[in-house]
Amino acid sequence: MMLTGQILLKSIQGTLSHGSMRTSHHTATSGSPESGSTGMFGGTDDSPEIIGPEGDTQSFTFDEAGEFEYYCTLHPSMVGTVIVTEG
Ligand SMILES: [Cu+2]
Repeated sequence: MMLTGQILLKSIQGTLSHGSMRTSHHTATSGSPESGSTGMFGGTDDSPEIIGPEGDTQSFTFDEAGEFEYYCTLHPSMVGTVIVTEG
């Protein structure tokens, strides 16, 4: 089985300029601001995996297809969904 990933940005509320994206730290933590982290990727609320502004990346290998919500623990208005399909 081969999996391919696609990131669908559901909503970003508020104003976030390219400049502030590049000078801020963010996380892509599985779960949602309402229910909290699931612990699947991106750390947890208490111990998030920080993505720095200097071209940092984060990787995670999914072993099942599905839709996985994620959010930024530092900016809870930043949420999105990773869609993993069998390819
Ligand atoms: Cu953020």
